[in-house]
Amino acid sequence: MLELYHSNWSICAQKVRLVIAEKGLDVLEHHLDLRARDQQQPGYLRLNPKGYVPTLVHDGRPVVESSLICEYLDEVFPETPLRPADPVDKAYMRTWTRRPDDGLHRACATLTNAIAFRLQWLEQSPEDIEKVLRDTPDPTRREWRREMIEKGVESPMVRRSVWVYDSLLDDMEEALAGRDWLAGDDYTLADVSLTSYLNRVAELQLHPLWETSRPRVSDWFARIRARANFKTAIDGYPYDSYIAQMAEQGALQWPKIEEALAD
Ligand SMILES: N[C@@H](CCC(=O)N[C@@H](CS)C(=O)NCC(=O)O)C(=O)O
Repeated sequence: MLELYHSNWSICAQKVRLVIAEKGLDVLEHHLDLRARDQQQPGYLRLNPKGYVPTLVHDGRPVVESSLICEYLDEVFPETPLRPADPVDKAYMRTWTRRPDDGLHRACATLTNAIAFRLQWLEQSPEDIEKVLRDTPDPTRREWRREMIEKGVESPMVRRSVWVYDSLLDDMEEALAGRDWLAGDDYTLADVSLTSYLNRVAELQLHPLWETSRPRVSDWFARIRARANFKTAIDGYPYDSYIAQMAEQGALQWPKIEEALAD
């Protein structure tokens, strides 16, 4: 039996759901409320010691880290393959699938929190915020969260995150010359891996990042959004109030992003 611990709006969970939908797998779902800190409950930490979603449990054995979960699912359920057969092509594909762990995930979380989600934190009392920070065991994560709450778009991390996206989009534009998908002629885990990262910044109304100057990325994203697995795995798990907040705040903060781009 396959079980997935996840949340609708988690970009890492979206990535795994895209694979599940593409392969048509049956999964027992457990929804975590990340704002209620379900991910820090002792029972969940036994499955995922870092307290993140998603976690896949296959016949009782947990698999963590979304990139690894995606590869695991493709290996165990090889019908509708999502990796090229050729080892060199597979290595090329992994240059994309490792991108989130090489800084893209942090950049995405920074933009999301600095622009929009910090407002959810600021609705809490200073005492409650301090408690959440105290209860964040990883010091890097704790300091990052404090910076997002206190500085928002004024944080220098925002500038660096815009740079991470800008260089990713340059690389994608180049890779997509003469082909539809990032790692060759077929849709692979490379495309899966980047889908939710572009979708999140589109939710933040930052799509001019590619729409004004990167036609191949624009076409790729249109193809991605038209796929059945996108409709099932992303549109099928709504988070309307967060989307409204991201759209409103993103439009408001766009001048800051443009300023960072001009650097
Ligand atoms: N490297 C991990 C990152 C997972 C991650 O950061 N998950 C976020 C949601 S996208 C989360 O669980 N956040 C909860 C928290 O920060 O407490 C993966 O790819 O699975």
